[in-house]
Amino acid sequence: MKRFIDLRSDTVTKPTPGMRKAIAEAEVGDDVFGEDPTVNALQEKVAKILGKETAIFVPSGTMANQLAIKSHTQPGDEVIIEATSHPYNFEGGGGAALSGIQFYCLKGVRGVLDASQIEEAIRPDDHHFPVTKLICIENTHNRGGGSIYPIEKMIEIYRLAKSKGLLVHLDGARLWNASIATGIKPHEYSQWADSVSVCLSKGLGAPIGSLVAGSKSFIDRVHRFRKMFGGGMRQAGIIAAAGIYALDHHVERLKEDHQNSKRLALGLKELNGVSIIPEHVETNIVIFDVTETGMTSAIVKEMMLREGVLIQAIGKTQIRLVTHLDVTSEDIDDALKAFRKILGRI
Ligand code: TLP
Repeated sequence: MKRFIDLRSDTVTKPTPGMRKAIAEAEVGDDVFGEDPTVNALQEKVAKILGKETAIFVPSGTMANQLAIKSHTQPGDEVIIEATSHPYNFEGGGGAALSGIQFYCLKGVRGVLDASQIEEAIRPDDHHFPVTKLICIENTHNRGGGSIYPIEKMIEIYRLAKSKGLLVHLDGARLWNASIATGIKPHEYSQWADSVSVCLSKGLGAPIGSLVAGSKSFIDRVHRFRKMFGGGMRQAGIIAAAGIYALDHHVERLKEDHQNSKRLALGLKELNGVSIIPEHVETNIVIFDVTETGMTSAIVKEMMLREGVLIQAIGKTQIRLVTHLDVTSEDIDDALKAFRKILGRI
C-alpha cells in the first residue's frame, strides 16, 4: 500500500512500538472510583511538570478547554479570547452551549494579544454589561501558525487579570512545543495562568488524552463537570500509560519537528506564488497563502494528494502543514519535491 506523507495535523500520529508496549503493560483500575494507578501517576506527573496543585485526565483537548471554561464561569459571563483561537472557532460552539458564556473576540498578531487590548475589552461594573470573568490564551497558537506567546506578554496579561479580579486559562495543547522552542519550562509558562490544558495526542504522539491542571478547589469543580460531560473513564490507565510514555520519550524530539517545519517553510518560499514568512514559523505549524499561484488551496490540496502528500486547506487560499513524530526529514524532502512539481520554482 502506498504510504502517504500526512501533514494535515500532529493529531494523526500512531503509537510507536514502545508506546504500544507501555499500553499493553499498564496497570489499571476504575478511574471513576479514583482507582486507576496509571491515571493517578499521569495526573501527578503533569501537575508537577506544570507546577500546579493537581491535574485531571480527560479524553480530549476540547473537553479540557470546555471544562475549564465551565468551571471558571457562570452563564451570561463574558470570556475574552483571540478571534482565531481554538475554543472560539473549533469546539463546536461549546462555550455558548455548555457554559452559556459569550466570547468577546480580539484580533491578535498571529494569535497573540497585548494586555492593553484586553484592558480595553474588560467591561465596566455596570448592570448593562455582561460580567467579564475569564481571559483565554493559546500557547502555541494554532491558527497563528504555531506562534509562541512571549512569556512577557503572558506575565502582563496575568498581572492585568489579577488587578481586575479576572481568571486566566491557558490552552496549552502545544505548550510542549513552545517550551522546547524557547527553553522556557512548562511550569514557568503555566504560573501565569490559573488553569492550563495540555494535550498528549498532538506532537507527543499519544493516541488519546489531555489534562487540565490548576488549584485543588478548581480541579474539584472540573471533576464534577467531567462526570456531567461524560468524560469519566473507567480503566483509562490503558491510554494514560501512552501519555506517560509520551512525556518520557517524545518531548525532547519535538525540536526535530521544528527543524522540519522550518525547512518546509524555507523550501516553500522558493516556489512560484507562495506567500510565506519563514521567520514566523516558530514551532511545528506552517501556514502559507497561494493566492498568487492563481489556484485555490482546495486545488493544491487535490494535486498534492495525487503526489501522496496530505495537506490541510484552511481557507480559500490558505494551507496548513504540521510536522510530527511520523514525518521524517526525508518526508520533508519528498513533500517539497511534490510542491515544486505542482507550483514550480520562482
Ligand atoms: N486542534 C486540531 C483541530 O481541532 C483544529 C488540529 O488539528 O490542530 N487546542 C488547540 C490549540 C488545538 O489545536 C486543538 C486541536 C485543541 C485544543 C483540541 O484538541 P482535541 O482535538 O483533542 O479536542
